[in-house]
Amino acid sequence: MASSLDTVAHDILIGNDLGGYTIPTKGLYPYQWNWDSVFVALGFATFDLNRAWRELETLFEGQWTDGMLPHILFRKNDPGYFPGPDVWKTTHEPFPTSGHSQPPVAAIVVRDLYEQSPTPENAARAKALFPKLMAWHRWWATYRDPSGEGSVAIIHPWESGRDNLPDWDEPLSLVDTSGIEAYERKDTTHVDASVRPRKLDYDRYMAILQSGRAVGWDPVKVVENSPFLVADPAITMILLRANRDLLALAASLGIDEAKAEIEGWIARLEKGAASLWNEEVQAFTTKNLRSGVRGAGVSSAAFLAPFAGVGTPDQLAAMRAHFDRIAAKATFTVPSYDPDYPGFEPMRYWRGPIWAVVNYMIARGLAESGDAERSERVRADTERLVALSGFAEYFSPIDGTGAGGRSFSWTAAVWLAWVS
Ligand code: 9YW
Repeated sequence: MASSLDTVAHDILIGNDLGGYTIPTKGLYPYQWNWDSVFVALGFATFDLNRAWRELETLFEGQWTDGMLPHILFRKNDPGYFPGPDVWKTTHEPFPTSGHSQPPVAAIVVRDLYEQSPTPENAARAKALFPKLMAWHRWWATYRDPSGEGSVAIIHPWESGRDNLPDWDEPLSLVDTSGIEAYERKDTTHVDASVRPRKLDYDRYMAILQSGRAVGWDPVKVVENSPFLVADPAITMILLRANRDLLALAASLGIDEAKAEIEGWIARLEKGAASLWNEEVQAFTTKNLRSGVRGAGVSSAAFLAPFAGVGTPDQLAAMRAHFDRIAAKATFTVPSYDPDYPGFEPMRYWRGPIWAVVNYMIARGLAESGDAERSERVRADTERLVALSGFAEYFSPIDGTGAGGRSFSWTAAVWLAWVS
């Protein structure tokens, strides 16, 4: 049933479309972002499948020769965003990009688009993207799991897509900021500083960026040189899920030669995800690969286990207990961080607020694993949040207040694809 919110969501996607690629929101984020574009494609697919494919195709125009798909594509310079191409100093042609990646959700959505309409034309588009997805997944396996243990490491909090998560506090506290260049933030000219990462976080973000730039973004040296190297359960589980979808896609497209390699990645990632189980917290958490310290609280990543198809019966029971405890405490699910944890802040970005795209993945996994009730709770909460506060970037789990950017593309996209 088309509602007025459907119309608003549709118009947001059209309004943020800069011609084949979509920006997250005007002002605050004026470029093409990696996982934003993928969720945006899901939204476009509800009314224009050709445009949905186009979003993914333009995203892969940013892919590096080593397979890495960057987190931002700087197609034209916009002085309203910091740090821009002049700070990253990467060498991708024909336009610059940032120097690290973002959660690898693309294969999941390529499979969705193909299965929505498996015509010969869509098979051709999926086949053209397939080797690019393989190259990106191979890049993660080669460079971000250097020990071969299976969990996937990030070299920057921005790479996780969950910038100021409390789990990054301990690894970030080890980052030396004495050598950072002077810089001027732009984010706080667009939105209130109280809902953004703090200056101390930004100083550390800049120190890590400079460490990658100093080695010319060489994928091996970046990992060796980064003062921040943390195994992320969200990236590990998303990549695992993405590989399962890539394997299914290979089968439906008849690409048999890819099967063994993808199966190898899946086996490794299953082991890696299992290694991130935190006995003390009773959840999958981060692990600092420099200090060995594990994340101290429950983040929304813990609820991605069913989406990735991981977790023993006991671990999944613990996850449901955390869900029920948090759902009883917060008005809306699923907070990005545990409201019972001292570092929780309901309005500050990834330290508590709810993100519609994360809810989408959590609810999809819950539904697939047979937990219709919790899945529906997450969907209904997301619906109430948008009805209350519009298509905001993120929402307070306590009172539903919207925060950050407005007319936000991925919030509109998951509304169309899943909520409404
Ligand atoms: C930034 C665009 C991006 C998201 C990330 C989110 C934020 C950009 O915005 O990062 O400048 O901090 O953390 O997940 O892709 O929406």
